[in-house]
Amino acid sequence: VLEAWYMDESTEDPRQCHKLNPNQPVSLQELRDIGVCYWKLKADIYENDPELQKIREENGYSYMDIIDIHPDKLPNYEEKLKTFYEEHLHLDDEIRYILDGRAYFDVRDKNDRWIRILMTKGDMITLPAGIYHRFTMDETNYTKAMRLFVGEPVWKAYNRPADHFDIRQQYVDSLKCS
Ligand code: KMT
Ligand code: NI
Repeated sequence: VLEAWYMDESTEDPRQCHKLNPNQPVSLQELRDIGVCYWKLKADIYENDPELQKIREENGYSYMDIIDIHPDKLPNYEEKLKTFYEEHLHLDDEIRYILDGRAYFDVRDKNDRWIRILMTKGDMITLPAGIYHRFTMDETNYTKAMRLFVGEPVWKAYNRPADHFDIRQQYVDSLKCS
């Protein structure tokens, strides 16, 4: 099962785990409350996995590609990681499935505190449109991830502040009744 926790305030190397002392874990239910969905899948059979097919069909995730994030494999590695780690939102859901390696997704909770989600092989999550978040590698510096999307992908990220977007206001409103 997925591991998540509240982050410390340190601005040192984002690849470290940044747990509080003592650790303050975050449950799947707490993640659900802020609109983050989670599945555990069998990454070894991703090319022919009926469970993955079912999720894609039910949610309309028609598009998919696979991104290898590693200093030797991704052009402009350092530069790209820097932009991934800038706090941002998208106008659509961000859907990621970790096929190999590890990485962190950080999301803001209702009180604007950072929650860090450790994603390892077989973990799939969706971050809702309008949530502020960021992405980083961990100290192993390797992730292979499937990116899914409803229809033609739009990767455009809007760095914070991006509160003027309707989707941001809809997201904030959706938090009020949960
Ligand atoms: C994003 O928008 O945060 C990303 O695409 C993160 C990298 S994909 C594994
Ligand atoms: Ni993003």
